Amino acid sequence: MFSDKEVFKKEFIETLEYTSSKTLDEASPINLYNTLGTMIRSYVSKNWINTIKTYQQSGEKQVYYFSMEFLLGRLLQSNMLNLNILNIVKEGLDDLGVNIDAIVEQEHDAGLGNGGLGRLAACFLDSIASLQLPGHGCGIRYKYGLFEQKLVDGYQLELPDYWLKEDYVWEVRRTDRSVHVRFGGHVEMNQDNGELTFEHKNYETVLAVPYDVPIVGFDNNTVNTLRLWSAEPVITGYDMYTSDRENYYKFLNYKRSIETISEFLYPDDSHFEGKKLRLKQQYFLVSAGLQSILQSYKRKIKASLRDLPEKIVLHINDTHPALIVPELMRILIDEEGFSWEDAWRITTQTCAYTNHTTLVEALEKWPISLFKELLPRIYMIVEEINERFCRDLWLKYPGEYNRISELAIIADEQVRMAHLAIVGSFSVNGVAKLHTDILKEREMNNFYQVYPEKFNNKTNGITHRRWLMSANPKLASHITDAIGTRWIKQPRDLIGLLKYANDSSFQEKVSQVKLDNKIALAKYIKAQTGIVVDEHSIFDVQVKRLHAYKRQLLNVFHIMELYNLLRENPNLDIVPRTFIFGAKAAPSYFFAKEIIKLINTVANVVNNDPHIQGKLKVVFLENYGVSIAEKIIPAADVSEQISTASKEASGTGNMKFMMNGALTIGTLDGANVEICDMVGRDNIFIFGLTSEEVLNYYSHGGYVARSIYNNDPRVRTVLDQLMDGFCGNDKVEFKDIYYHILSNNDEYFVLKDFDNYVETHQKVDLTYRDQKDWVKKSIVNIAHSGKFSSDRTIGEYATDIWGIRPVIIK
Ligand code: 26W
Repeated sequence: MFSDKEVFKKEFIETLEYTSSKTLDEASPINLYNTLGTMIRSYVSKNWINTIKTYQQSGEKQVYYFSMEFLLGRLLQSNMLNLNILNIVKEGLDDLGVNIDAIVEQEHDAGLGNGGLGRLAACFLDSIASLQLPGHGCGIRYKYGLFEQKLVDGYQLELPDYWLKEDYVWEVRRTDRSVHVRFGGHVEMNQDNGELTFEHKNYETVLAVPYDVPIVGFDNNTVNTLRLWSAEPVITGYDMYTSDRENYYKFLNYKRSIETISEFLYPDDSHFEGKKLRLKQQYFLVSAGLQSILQSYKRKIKASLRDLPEKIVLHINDTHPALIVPELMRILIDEEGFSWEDAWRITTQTCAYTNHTTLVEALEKWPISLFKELLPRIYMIVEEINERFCRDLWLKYPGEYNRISELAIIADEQVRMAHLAIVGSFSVNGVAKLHTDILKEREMNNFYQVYPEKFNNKTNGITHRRWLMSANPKLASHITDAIGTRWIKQPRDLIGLLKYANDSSFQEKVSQVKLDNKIALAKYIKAQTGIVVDEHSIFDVQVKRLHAYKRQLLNVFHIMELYNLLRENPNLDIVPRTFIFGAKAAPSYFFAKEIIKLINTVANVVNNDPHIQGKLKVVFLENYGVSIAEKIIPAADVSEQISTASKEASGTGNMKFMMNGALTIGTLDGANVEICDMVGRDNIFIFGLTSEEVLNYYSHGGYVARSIYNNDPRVRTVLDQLMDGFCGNDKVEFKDIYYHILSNNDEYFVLKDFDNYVETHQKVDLTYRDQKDWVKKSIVNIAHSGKFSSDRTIGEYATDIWGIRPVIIK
């Protein structure tokens, strides 16, 4: 159908007429987007059907990736890229006088995730399909994605992200695959021929309706499925058209309360909040997803459920979908008649779990009372799992009450979801070497002693198709000119670029692309904020969620210090810098919001001070998300990855920047450690405490932030400026930051790492002056970035955890 551009053009015009009843002259950009989207969707449908059929016939094992978040961003361009039709479409549209980028920009980001964890899930889906692996996503179709961030007077304001305002061209509603999910009520136990049976009564039923999104593999015929569930009321007609007023209002309340379940994504990825609605979302996802998987298993696979572990894997993305463990037990025992022992064997051989954070405040622990009320049968099962687990522990560790209560799944009136996930899974993995070591040696050491064989590492990755080929096509094309096309399917081949690190002509091309990308970003910045930035300045970027441990504050303090130096000596010889930030704070995270205001306040002072001769600029780009990242990352010179060592499980932004030739300034945290191992100390700027030092301080004390304040005049000046209205702000505006550092002893070691950070930034400045050396380092980074393609990560999951193999789709 897209074999050549003439065919494409003809069909484009026809589809436009069909979908919008308009001619090309009359069509709005959104009409054009819908036209192209519809064409691509129907273009993949044959392969989609074919993929489903082939998997079924092959009988191969399949993975289901359960996640409360899939941060997909836009799909039009990446689908065209994966289908290898981007060029034909571009040329065809050019002929028609239509700019492809303008069409692509019409798509509203699917922002069904908060940050790292959700974007990782999206990169994984892309890699699973591109490696021809039988694997699907299972998530929630939130009506509202992550809030839209507006800045008003430097403060974050949250607006609802009503992303479904226009029809979503990629989804297909599958009413025929709807299932029922039950909440509340009570459980009656009966004896049936000497067997205990359980009957769930007086529950409330929710209709779960799936919407399927095709996940298109790269240059193969694979089209996997992301199934997103939407909550709807069960309508009998009787309730709705009843003449009884009271009944009618009851029905309206019921309808409204059901629809709330898939209404919005929880916008907090740092602090656990034991909200009932969130637990409802989690069970809704798990129950609907599992029922539909088992229904199709029974329909298509002739095997017994006894063989489930040979046929499917259920992957638990962080603890949010951990209820899949008791839900599978429930179905096997209550509905399929398995014994507890058999059901437990099946369940624990089918589930696998990934941990994404060691922050204690993010650990999910549900109050028993809430859990029991909402999920009475599931609670009984969790209780039984806990009892049997504790009994086993007692045999292993007789008399060790403390150890057993630390390991227990239920304790202190709470259900500990991480414990449930570990006990119920055959595999537990961390997301970077350091993170997994910390899990094994510290955070989960007690579990590691019980189940050493379950623990393994899978260092995160990112899809090089979106983050290099699609976001930075010029760089991708120069790479191909230099080393050929093999890197596209074997990203490790990027290592071939090492040969070109000193090649002047290649260096020039890489520098020119960077400059072009910076010019484009400068234009975007001007349009968004009105701020004019110098494209020859160093673009120094920190974009990620706002969190105290990620230390955006350290970055601001460094900017304030630089500014103070320039105020003292406007002729100070520094390479001009543009500091770029992008970050959303959780709406209830006041400290994080104060940091956003601080960044904007400092920006306002710095950007408007004529004395410093434009040597510094500070930009905060509003509403950071996937599509904005695609503009920013290719234009970055410096990538800020400065979390307090031991706190960032992996980071994935670090990989995206590296792949686009930015040099990292970072701590030895998360995957930075492995990036450093790959590129070598000459090609990365490492500073700060090591994780060991940080963890030692946490265990043994010995750090006094105030003594740094007392002894380092730079630090004192910066902190005092927070309180003296220096930034033209209200004097108490930043008091929480000031007290957090001085009275709460600087939990994240901002002051401790300050000196080394400033010093390391001076090295960045000096290095940048030698452009040849800089671009050489940049090329070395790109060359080593192949390791961080999610194709490598998914290859490892497939062989080491999932035990799945590629299935070729003809
Ligand atoms: C309170 C609810 C909550 C808690 C934690 C929601 C979401 C989370 C996530 C686990 C936080 C998260 O996104 N973690 C990030 O996962 C990335 C992918 O593995 C890592 O690269 C990041 O380092 C990690 O912070």
